[in-house]
Amino acid sequence: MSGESALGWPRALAACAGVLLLTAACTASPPPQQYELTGQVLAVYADRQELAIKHEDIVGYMPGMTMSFPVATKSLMAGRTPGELITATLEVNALVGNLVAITHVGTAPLPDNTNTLAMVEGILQVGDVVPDAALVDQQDRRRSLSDWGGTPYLMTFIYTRCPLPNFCPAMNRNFASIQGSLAADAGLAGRLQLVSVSFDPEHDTPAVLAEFAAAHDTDPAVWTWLTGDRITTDRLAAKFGVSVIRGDASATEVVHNLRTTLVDAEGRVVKIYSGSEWTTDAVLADVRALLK
Ligand SMILES: [Cu+2]
Repeated sequence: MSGESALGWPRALAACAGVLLLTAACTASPPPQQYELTGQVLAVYADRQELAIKHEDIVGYMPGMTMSFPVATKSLMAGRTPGELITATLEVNALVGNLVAITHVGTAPLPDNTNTLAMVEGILQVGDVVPDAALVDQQDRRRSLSDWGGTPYLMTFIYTRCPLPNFCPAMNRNFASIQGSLAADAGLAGRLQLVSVSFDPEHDTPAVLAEFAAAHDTDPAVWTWLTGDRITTDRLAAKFGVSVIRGDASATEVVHNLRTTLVDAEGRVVKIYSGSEWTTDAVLADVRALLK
């Protein structure tokens, strides 16, 4: 369970799931409980076998909200699409919930607070050329992704208000660490750029990003923070496989996954690091191989 922030209190559930799974494996657990769920699929995370679902109240378990649910089997993932209306059975063992049955009941337009429909048009794969996009940096300068032509770059998507330490803040820590490693290595210095794009442009203005960049010891010669109009950042995030679902209740909470992408000097995708489990050492090894 990684790279995902759920809305409201199940965030704690999401954050604790790894620990709880371990506990469940070591001690006798109470028999699983089953609940019926009705909702709309907003995003499909095939690699993690999870679905982001905006669901109605789950009687006896939780109020209606949007969150990501693990799916018990690969076959239940087959044919799942954003916009699909479903009923499902949620089986809860200790605090770990799993969807063990899913029934398609229809489709409906997606709410306009998500970019997941754009993801249906296709996500960049290794070898694909990154499309250009017009953005603005933390110094309020117009920037195009093509500005990075000729230099490899590592790009990730974040929002500054992310409340979960192991999600966006982990990306920021990793980028700061890579910035330090680049500076300390004569073979790497000046040969990789870092780019963090906000998918919360309403809040993350250039001024907000400038303050945030300073708080992360950003060297502007190496690390650029980008924002833009929401249509542009939503489409770009979707192209890079990042689904963005804004909360109804609270503007500060965004359900999203994490994808960090290494792009070569010709603008082609070299490698995609999903979630927050990747290490800066692994990325630096890939960068060294790329620069050879
Ligand atoms: Cu986040």
